[in-house]
Amino acid sequence: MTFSFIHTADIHLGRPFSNIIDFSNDARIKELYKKAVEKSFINLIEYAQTKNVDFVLIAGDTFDSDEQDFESKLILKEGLKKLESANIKVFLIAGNHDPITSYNKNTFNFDEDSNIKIVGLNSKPYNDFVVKDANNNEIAIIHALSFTESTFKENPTQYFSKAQENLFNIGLLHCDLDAGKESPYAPCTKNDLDSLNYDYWALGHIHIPSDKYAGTIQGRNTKETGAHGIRHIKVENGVKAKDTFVPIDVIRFEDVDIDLSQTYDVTSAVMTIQENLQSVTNSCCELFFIRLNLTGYVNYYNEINTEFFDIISEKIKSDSFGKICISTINNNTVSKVNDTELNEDDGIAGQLYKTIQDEKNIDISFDKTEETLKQILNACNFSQEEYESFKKEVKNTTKETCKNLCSLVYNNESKEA
Ligand SMILES: [Mn+2]
Repeated sequence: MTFSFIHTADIHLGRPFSNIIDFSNDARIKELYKKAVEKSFINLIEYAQTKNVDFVLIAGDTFDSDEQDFESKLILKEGLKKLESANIKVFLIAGNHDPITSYNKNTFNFDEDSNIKIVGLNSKPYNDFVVKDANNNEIAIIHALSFTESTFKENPTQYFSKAQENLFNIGLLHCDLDAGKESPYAPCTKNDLDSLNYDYWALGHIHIPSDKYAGTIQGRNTKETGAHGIRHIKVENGVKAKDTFVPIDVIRFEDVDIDLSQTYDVTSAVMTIQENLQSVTNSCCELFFIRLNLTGYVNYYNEINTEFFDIISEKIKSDSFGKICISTINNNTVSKVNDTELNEDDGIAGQLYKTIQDEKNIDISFDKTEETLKQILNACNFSQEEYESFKKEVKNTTKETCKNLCSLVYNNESKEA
């Protein structure tokens, strides 16, 4: 038996974006905000049709609210209808945001023999579904559980039936995995799931994609960074052969760290930033919100200012035809101090600098110098965190990194002075 299916969850139809920049003056972005969730959902439906998957699993929180708004209901209904016509089966469970009691039976009135199953709507909230292929051969069994209320305080795995031999067993569940028994959202552990011996668990609830979670299809705030999409699983001869993450999001939030150590002036910095963002944005997403974190040792530190930020933001925006918006720039670069200044410094930075000028002191192993370095750092009132990163750098020490450390110490000294 060879087949494929999609695992998706937490679509949260009706949930607005939060904690984002106000772009009410930009008609294009305003429109994208409005349409992004619907567009990503349409991407899902089109992907399922193009790849001609056998079934789609929707693991809860399809709606954001138990008071489903008209538009969201329409989006879901239209999508399900398309899958129904394409002969693609759908198994949808309810989560804490959309308990099954919030689904209107008239709106979602799929026939008993329809290939669309909204678990618990016309039957018990727990159900097993045997899936057959086009030749009427049994290929898989889906063990599915819907939330009936906005909380589910028991361990849900107690309701799941044993794995069936000779079928590909899938658990379809909205739950808070390994979050502790107190979680009101179907708390259970990886061990609970493993003990059922299923071939695949399609989970919902956590919005960031991970081992067992598909994540939401469209990040809705700056905490939901990175690519969002669906999982496409291929089963060959009864065994999971491929598990592919397919991004389908329309707007994406990214945190990007860029080390400017290899740049020598603001112009080369802008070019490095452009190059780095190129690789981040190579996707079909229509809009990126990027939080830039600039690091590294630079000798043009004083030129990294608001004006520089404005230039970068504008340049990136126009180069990308508005596809990239820089939402924040954090300047964590360190001012590189020149040799003359270090040499003339009679503080700790100067001492450190003079020490490393002697070739034989450069490749000293970390162990031998830890105490010395600790003393230096303590004298400069470095935090534990700064000390840890300092240690890491010294471990693979070269003359260049040592000199960078001198700059770090020097800057700290002058801050104190
Ligand atoms: Mn949830």
